[in-house]
Formats: sequence, structure tokens, C-alpha cells
Amino acid sequence: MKILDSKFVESAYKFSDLSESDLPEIAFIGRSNVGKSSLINALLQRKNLAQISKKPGKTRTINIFEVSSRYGDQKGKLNFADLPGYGYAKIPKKMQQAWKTLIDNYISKRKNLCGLVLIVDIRHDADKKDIEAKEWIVSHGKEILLVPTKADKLSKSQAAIKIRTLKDKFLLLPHHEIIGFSSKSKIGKEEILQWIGQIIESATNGDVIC
Ligand SMILES: Nc1nc2c(ncn2[C@@H]2O[C@H](COP(=O)(O)OP(=O)(O)OP(=O)(O)O)[C@@H](O)[C@H]2O)c(=O)[nH]1
Ligand SMILES: [Mg+2]
Repeated sequence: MKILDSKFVESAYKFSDLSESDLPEIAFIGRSNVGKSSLINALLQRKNLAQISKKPGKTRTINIFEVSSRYGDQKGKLNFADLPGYGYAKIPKKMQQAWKTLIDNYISKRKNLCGLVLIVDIRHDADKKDIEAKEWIVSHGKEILLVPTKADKLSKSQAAIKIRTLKDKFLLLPHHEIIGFSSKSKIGKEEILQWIGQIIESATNGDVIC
């Protein structure tokens, strides 16, 4: 899939504040500070469309971006959704709960949500919250792509070993893909765009979106 253009559409603190959309949507989910917003910017070839920070907890709302793309001969539009990160202990309990509710509602109720990119840090072991997120996504029948990011922090061979270990830890099924990525070297970018293109193509066959 080739990206032609992208723009910010809206932010929402609560699921009910989000406008309905009839464009197929791909969401980016993962722990705080793992690199969700950086991945979105890399895919869209934008420096700071999704806001990035060294401090965890930068993305506090669901942020929707509209993307114009080309896949094969087809031109079309889709949405990217940047979700707030989970698992950051230093924010107040109340806010952690509000984000969890927001993400849970989003995955279970967003009608045009076709697939989720679950991002983990390639240096870390799969933790309980990441596995829970994967189970929650799969249980709602959504497509999932696991992306271990910050691959530039490991050697190529270390990264390959880590990817195999994560595939086992997450109990990924044969049709579930895992693609290592780095927002520094952009390794994995084309494969991730290819995955998104395929999901959107099969999701929009016919009249029903996802
Ligand atoms: N080395 C390296 N650093 C990265 C990579 N991706 C993100 N970072 C850095 O990690 C930090 C967090 O990146 P963000 O993209 O803001 O992460 P996020 O998951 O959106 O964070 P929250 O919105 O706070 O949940 C920033 O300092 C980024 O520059 C990567 O692939 N390699
Ligand atoms: Mg972010």
C-alpha cells in the first residue's frame, strides 16, 4: 500500500465523543512509550502528525487520522487511530481506569474497526497486559498484527531470535503475522503497510465494512 496523503480528524477522551466514520479503520495499541505514535508518523511519512514524547503518557485521547492510499490500482481512504498507552504506573489510578474504559469501549464498539497493530518493545518480554490486549482483540474477532518495535536497539540476529520468542509467548496462530520495526531505520515499514493494505482490501469487499 502506498500512502498519498494524511490529515488529523479528531481527538476524543470518551468513546461517546468519537464521531462515527464509514471508513475502514486500523488502530495502533500498546504500552505507554512503546512507540505507537512514532510508528504512525513513519508509516505516513510525517514528522509529527501523531505527537511523540520521551515521557510516557503523551497520547491521552484516541486520535483519528484520515489517510489517502493506493493499493494495486485502487485508490481509497481509511483511518488510523492512535490509542493512549496502557500500563503506565505513574499516572493516577482514576486516569488509568478512564483510558482502559476508553480502549475497551473502542475495541468492542467501534463498528468500522478492521484491525489492530499491537506494538511491543522488542527488548522486553511479553507481559501480562500485552497478552491480555491480544486476547481481547482476538476475542472481538478483529485482525491483529504484532509489531515488536525499537529493533534498532538490538543486532539483526538478536532481533530475529526475539521475534521468534515473542511469537511463541503470544501464542500467535499461523495466520497471525509478526513484523519487527524501527522508526529509526524504518525496517519493517513496507511489510506493515502491505498487511494494512490486505486487511483493508478484504474488509471492504462488498457493502459491509469489517
Ligand atoms: N530507538 C528508537 N526509539 C523509538 C522508536 N520508536 C519510538 N521511539 C522513542 O520512544 C519514545 C516514545 O515514542 P512515542 O511514539 O511517543 O510512543 P507512544 O507509544 O506513542 O507513547 P504514549 O503516547 O506516551 O503512549 C520517543 O522518545 C521516541 O523517539 C524506535 O523504533 N527506535
Ligand atoms: Mg503516543
